Amino acid sequence: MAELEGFEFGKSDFVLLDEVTMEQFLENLKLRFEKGRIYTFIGEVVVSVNPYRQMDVYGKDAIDAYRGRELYENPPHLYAVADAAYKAMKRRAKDTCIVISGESGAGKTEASKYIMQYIAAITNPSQRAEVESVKNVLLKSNCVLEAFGNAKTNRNDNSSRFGKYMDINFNFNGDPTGGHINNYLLEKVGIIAQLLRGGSDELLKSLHLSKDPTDYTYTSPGASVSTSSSDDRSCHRAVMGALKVIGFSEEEVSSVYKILSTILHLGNLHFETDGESVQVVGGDSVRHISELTDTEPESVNKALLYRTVATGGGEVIEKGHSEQEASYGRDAFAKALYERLFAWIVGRINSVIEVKNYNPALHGKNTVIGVLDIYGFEIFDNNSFEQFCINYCNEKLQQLFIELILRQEQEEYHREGITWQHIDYFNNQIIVDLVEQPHKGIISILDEACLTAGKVTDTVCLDSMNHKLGQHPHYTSRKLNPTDKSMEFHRHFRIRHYAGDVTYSVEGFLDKNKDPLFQDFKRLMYNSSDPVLKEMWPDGQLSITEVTKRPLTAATLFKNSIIALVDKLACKEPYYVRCIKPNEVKSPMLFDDARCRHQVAYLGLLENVRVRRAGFAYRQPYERFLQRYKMTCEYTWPNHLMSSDREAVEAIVVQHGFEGDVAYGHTKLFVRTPRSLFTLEQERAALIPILVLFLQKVWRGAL
Ligand code: AOV
Ligand code: MG
Repeated sequence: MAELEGFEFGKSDFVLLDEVTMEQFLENLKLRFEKGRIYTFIGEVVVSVNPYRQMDVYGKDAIDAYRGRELYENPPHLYAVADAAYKAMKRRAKDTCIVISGESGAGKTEASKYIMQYIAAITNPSQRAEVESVKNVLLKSNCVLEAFGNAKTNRNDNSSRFGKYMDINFNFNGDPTGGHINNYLLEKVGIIAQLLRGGSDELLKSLHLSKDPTDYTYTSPGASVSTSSSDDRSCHRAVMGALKVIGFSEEEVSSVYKILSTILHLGNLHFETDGESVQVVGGDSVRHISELTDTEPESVNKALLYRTVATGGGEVIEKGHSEQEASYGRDAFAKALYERLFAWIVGRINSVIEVKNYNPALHGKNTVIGVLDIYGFEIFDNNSFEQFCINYCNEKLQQLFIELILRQEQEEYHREGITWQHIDYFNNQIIVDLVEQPHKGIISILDEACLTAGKVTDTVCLDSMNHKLGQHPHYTSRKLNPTDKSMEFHRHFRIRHYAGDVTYSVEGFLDKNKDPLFQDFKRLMYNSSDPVLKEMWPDGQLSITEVTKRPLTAATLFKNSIIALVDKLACKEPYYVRCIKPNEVKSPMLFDDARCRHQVAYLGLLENVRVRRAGFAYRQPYERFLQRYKMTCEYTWPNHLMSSDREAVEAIVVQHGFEGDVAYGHTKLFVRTPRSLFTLEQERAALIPILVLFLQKVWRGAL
């Protein structure tokens, strides 16, 4: 709310809306976007609209303006939130976190980078070398993760295919000492052609690759041949440089490239059958794969065509794949290679930035700022397993959000000696339970279906869900709807999420949930002479008779990682950035009402404003309030003669007649409705030009 410019750029805090309606919210968001104001507060939350153009608001001037200031003293900005999180951590030795959410292309990753840059810029003023080197690795890690984890999609040219949570550790001085990265659900399809394309001819030759991504089945669908190769080259150089800074050895980098190439060659393999046996077709691919992975060609061939199984009697036999099983196995192998490569890279970065030799007795309390860049709610025309996982994650985060915001409010009221009032809100625990409850929830039912021997199909699994969950208020079996005659609906179910209804297609749910990777591939990799590759596949040393325990399913692994994430966040003081994508065409001009309306709903922003306004929407320390509004009251301008700032603030409140709208805390004034502040802001805005004129005359000696 602290924009000096008044309201011609819209309201800089949604809490100041006259009424909390979708219409008013959108109108304000649109006005601000069109005026180039991409950030707006909801109290301490920043709502950001992707500008799709370079904004001149991130430079050194801006950093200086926000450094160490209070949230409302400057226009809304990512820096305001970053600074608030940093200040809370430093002043009160609190662990804090910044949660950045929004849909694909909304600007989450860009926001997280600006936040990291801000934190890097305001820390280590004495330029101590070891701190600088930690900062450097933290910043460089972004580049590497993006190179390996991002892909061009139809929604975002540089889309992160994983959620990322990064802890930055600080010492007692507030300087970064290290960090840790966790990643969530890497979508295993995007394979980075660009990295390889940017390589030198020599490198590509050694990997048996061509420069044209359309030569490779795995890269051709999303490949953009038009990208200029100078871009690729400089991207390639940047990544190589970053890998070096982080401390990857030349051998390691070489192994990484070999693994990426292996994946591309795998994609070009096909299988054919003469009715009796299945053969690998694909020119030299098998030979290249064996060379790149440092394994024997016969072993590669065998792993592609056979699987080892233990019979009931404990006998171990080799069973030939069908054509379909072989293709299936190949794709699962390629995905697993990529997934393990990514996990290994993250692990390596973590080992470098891990805080070492930190002795709290010597260095004081170690505190943390966590930065979470994670996919928002997704609703597509066709929603599958991935959307189910992502939306479940958002339910969990929404829950945490409500819980933490309410708790934070409650604590603040308590600190300030103000009576807590009950706030009504929708508690989405019921939806979280629907998904994750042991034995009864959707994930349990899915897992059960995956563990059942024999042919349980997606549809059978859906029947089981319908049967067990049909009565749940947030679950609808599409089949039960008597007006739906179409066969289509026999493969769908619908969840009433907090953000809206989503219909999921169960097709492929079971396959995606199972770990479909044959042990034979794991063993092949474990037996590689490439030490890096071997390190990534420790489970390959188990023989088939030892592999009795079923691996956890994808949904359960994801659930466990999200529960761990929520636990990590729950003990921190949260700050939020909510990102909105203004249109589908990456235009800096277009504000697509319908698309924005959806996102405001899915992000739960109206709910957020309501919670914020339900109690006291605004609070400011007496001194700050006075500084800002003293010009609007004859008793306080230019200075007050009262015994305390609090009394002076009372004088302002009384003069404007909103005594009934405020409460006086120990150090802060609490204001219930934004209207009171609105009046003050308007008056102040009207007075400023007069004051400026007055002061100019004083300076020029005219008065
Ligand atoms: P995302 O992280 O939210 O999507 P990004 O942060 O990658 O989205 O942003 C997408 C693109 O929007 C960027 O590549 C920029 O071109 C542009 N952009 C975003 N924020 C800004 C900004 N503040 N200033 C200028 N341009 C911006 V995904 O990773 O797809 O969920 O999975
Ligand atoms: Mg991203």
